[in-house]
Amino acid sequence: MVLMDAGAEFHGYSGDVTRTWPVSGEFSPAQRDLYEAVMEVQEVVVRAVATQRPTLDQLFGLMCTSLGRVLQELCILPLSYSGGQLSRAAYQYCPHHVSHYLGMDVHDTAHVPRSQPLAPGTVITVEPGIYIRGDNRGAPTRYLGLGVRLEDDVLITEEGAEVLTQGCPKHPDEVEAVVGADFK
Ligand SMILES: [Mn+2]
Repeated sequence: MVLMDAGAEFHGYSGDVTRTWPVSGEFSPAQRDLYEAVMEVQEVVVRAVATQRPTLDQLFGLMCTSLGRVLQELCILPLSYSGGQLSRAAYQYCPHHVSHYLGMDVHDTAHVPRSQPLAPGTVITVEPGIYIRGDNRGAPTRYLGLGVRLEDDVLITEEGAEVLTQGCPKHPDEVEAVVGADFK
């Protein structure tokens, strides 16, 4: 799979988008399972942004909880894990933050605390991922060596939130239609 994390500038403002796609032009079943799991976590986090005005740190906590649940569904983490143990184990599969502020710089700015509630007019990224090392001994072998991240840019509005990058293909069928075109 190819993971592309791309920054772009428009009228002085920055965007930051990540998409992951299969080199072959078609997701294998294991690739698609991981991809859909990341997409599900991203949807949970975006919904929280739109409905709860959380802080970035709270979004990170939500990502870890949500990742833990999907990793259990994929049989990557044991069903016996719960609570903090599950979140900490999930973080090992996505060892980066789920969000940062966007503005005139791609991280604009690191001086704004992640502990303050999101205010209308703020733009943030939402970028969960799952990365499974080739030497992982706990995960089913079908997932070894795979990594997926999805990153979209979200504007906080008075009413909720608007995903500014929704025009960029993301559903696995849409992605295959774009990257698989030369192979079919
Ligand atoms: Mn980013």
